[in-house]
Amino acid sequence: MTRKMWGLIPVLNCSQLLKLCAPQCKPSVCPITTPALRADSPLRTMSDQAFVTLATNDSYAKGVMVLGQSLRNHHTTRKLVVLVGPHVAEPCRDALRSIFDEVCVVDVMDSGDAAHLSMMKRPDLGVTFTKLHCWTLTQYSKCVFMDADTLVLSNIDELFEREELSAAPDPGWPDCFNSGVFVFRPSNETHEKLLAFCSENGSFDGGDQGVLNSFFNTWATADISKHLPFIYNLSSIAIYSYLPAFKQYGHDAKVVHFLGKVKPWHHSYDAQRGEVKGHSPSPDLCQLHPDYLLMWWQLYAKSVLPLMQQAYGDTPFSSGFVEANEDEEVKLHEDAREQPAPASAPPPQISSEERKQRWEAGQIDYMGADSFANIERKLDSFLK
Ligand SMILES: *[C@@H]1O[C@H](CO)[C@@H](O)[C@H](O)[C@H]1NC(C)=O
Ligand SMILES: *[C@@H]1O[C@H](CO)[C@@H](O)[C@H](O)[C@H]1NC(C)=O
Ligand SMILES: *[C@@H]1O[C@H](CO)[C@@H](O)[C@H](O)[C@H]1NC(C)=O
Ligand SMILES: CC(=O)N[C@H]1CO[C@H](CO)[C@@H](O)[C@@H]1O
Ligand SMILES: [Mn+2]
Repeated sequence: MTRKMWGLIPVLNCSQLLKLCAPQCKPSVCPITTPALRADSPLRTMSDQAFVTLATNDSYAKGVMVLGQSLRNHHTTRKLVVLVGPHVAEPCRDALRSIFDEVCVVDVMDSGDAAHLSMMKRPDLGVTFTKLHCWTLTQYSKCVFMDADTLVLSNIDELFEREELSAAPDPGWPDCFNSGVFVFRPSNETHEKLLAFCSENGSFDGGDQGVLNSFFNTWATADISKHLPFIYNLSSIAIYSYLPAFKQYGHDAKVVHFLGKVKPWHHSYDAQRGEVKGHSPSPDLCQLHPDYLLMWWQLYAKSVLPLMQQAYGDTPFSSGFVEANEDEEVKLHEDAREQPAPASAPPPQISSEERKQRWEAGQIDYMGADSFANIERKLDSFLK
């Protein structure tokens, strides 16, 4: 993971960056252009297009609520649909219903159809089969799938101008797309083909990204308009989300994708002080950019928590808020973890090679050489 990050960070100048990509990938750095409407696709009414997301359990449901609310706050004109797994609690579903137009419960185990049969063959791919279910939303002509760990920073309805299967390059392997955000056309036929493909061939990475990249295997070469451009708002997020120190790139950033194991909802929040607290005992804490993490929690506190409180009533639930008395303890832990050894002396100048090694070891100098301001300068020079 950190190795992948390093793969991108030092190459944020044009020539080096392009070397990373296959030749076909090069045009993707061009600014997005609006494709001409085809004669056979009259401008559709907005109600037959939807943003679709997936909550497999109550923790991911929190992410989905924040995502849905962020889409609402930026005035999307499309429908909002969430697929929920059978384990999502009823009060959570209620809270989801107040944000989403449709809450579809997907229980692949109970379905008794092709999906169930596929799942019997590949029990390891359970969540993937649930995600693939989005292709059955045939009441919509086109959809944009977004992971529960994404957050929208501005209106992204223009994504509906793209065709299936459009997605941003994965920063770790630019000939693969990242399946956190993609444009697709619901179709029972495609769904069945995907299920058959998945149960026969499995997934090279154990998840949906592997399956989708194998199935839509011409993405890297066939049609450049299906590449959400590398430096386009969306995929710039892909860069930043691999960059622990990432921060909003000017006004261009549109979607934050909190990649990695530690998700925003794994942290906790001190509402009094407006501070995000560590939760995980691992140093993964540093993987999410503090500004966006704070933004996530602010949105959660303002718009999602009240819905949860209403839905749960007197039943206790995990809000993620820090109790006042836990406070000092958490703070102490953090201090011990985040300030190893002689952190007080000003850091000496280090060589680029040494910096690279530190980066790979997860020691990122957020305030110094690896600060966002420095990275932004590199991006700026790249964009000129
Ligand atoms: C919730 O679902 C996600 C994604 O499917 C999974 O990775 C995670 O382990 C689950 N969490 C719990 C607490 O079950
Ligand atoms: C797709 O399958 C679902 C469930 O089997 C069905 O309700 C729906 O009408 C089908 N859609 C189309 C366009 O055939
Ligand atoms: C499995 O993968 C191979 C090679 O990509 C492909 O030709 C075949 O159609 C796939 N199987 C199914 C059932 O789709
Ligand atoms: C590179 C690129 O496509 N940037 C776009 C990001 O979003 C802003 C706001 O919608 C556009 O004005 C930019 O053109
Ligand atoms: Mn994700």
